[in-house]
Amino acid sequence: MAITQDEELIFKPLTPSIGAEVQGVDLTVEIDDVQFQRILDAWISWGVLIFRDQALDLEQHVALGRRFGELYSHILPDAKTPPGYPEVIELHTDAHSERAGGESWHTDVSADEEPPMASILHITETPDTGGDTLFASMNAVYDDLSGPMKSFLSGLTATHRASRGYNAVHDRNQPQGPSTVPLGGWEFPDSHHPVIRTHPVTGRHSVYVNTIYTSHIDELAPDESDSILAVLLERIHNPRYQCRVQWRKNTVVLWDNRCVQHHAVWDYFPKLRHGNRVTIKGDRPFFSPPA
Ligand SMILES: O=C(O)CCC(=O)C(=O)O
Ligand SMILES: [Fe+2]
Repeated sequence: MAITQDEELIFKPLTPSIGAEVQGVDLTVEIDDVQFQRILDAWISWGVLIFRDQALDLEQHVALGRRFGELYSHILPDAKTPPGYPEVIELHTDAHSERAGGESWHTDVSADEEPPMASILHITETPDTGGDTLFASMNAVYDDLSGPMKSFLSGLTATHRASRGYNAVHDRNQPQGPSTVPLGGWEFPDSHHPVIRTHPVTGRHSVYVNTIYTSHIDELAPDESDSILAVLLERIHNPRYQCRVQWRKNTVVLWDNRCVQHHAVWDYFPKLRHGNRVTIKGDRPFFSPPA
């Protein structure tokens, strides 16, 4: 593979707290170590990086993912993968689709004991308008909680339940929320993760509960858990914590699942949108108290 050299990287922040567009890099060839380190640092700072005009093939997409770490294969036995690429998930929505993936705030596969660290999505076909993805900084959501609330949540754990995610379909006739259909007999164990998660690189804290997978806070009574989760999940809707990516053909977005949530907007039915995602393995979420 050729090595890119002497290219000036430019980072253009989308908002003060989350998202930056990266210019001056060609992801179809192997990135040199200096550029890679700068991209890694920017990704850790901004949580979401956007790269335009990257005509990646599947081989290049997988190679890019491997720069960040070992690749993750989705636990769902019928996840759509292109032939020969078990680590790639295909995203496709068109006039025949009954659901679109990720149409609620979530972080990818948080029901796993070791949820993926990062996802890299490459969109190859997108409608002229619509099909944006929103991202939210869960560090920023945490930072704005009151001191007593931060203390209260510290050390609590929540149950993340795979069946909530994989049984939920977002019926286009029910845009207000998921309806539930049974999924073919698969059972996945629950995972218990800290409600406040410490980022292993930055040491920053983030709120680590999400609409798709989190069923309840383990240590609370059901009504208490419902109320506290409602407060936390409502905060994500505040646009001050968000950035919004408008995809074009061959846009690539890399996000940090440890401190960012995302929500794909399916406002373009019956138009077609297509892309591929590579996901990078992560470690077990942990909480360490603020110093
Ligand atoms: O389609 C999108 O923009 C994102 C869908 C999603 O949630 C994902 O790929 O993890
Ligand atoms: Fe997702």
